[in-house]
Amino acid sequence: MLTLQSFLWAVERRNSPPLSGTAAARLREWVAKRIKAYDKNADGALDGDELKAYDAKAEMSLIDTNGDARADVDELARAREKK
Ligand SMILES: [Ca+2]
Ligand SMILES: [Ca+2]
Repeated sequence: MLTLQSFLWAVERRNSPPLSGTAAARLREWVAKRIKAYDKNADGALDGDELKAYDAKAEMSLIDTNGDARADVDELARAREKK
């Protein structure tokens, strides 16, 4: 059954496809390690203050593609890939 939640999840996934391939996997691993170093509340993502510590020049509005006000591994890896 398609619940509203799974529908929204699917839409979100389509708008921001997960990274794939070996280079992307390595990038994700690297980003995940960095997140751990800055993730003070250990929720697996960086909020505003944590993001500033991670990268002072990072803009949450540009990185946070799903709009939950946190930068997760996928979002940070994608932002890094664009550079
Ligand atoms: Ca956090
Ligand atoms: Ca987010």
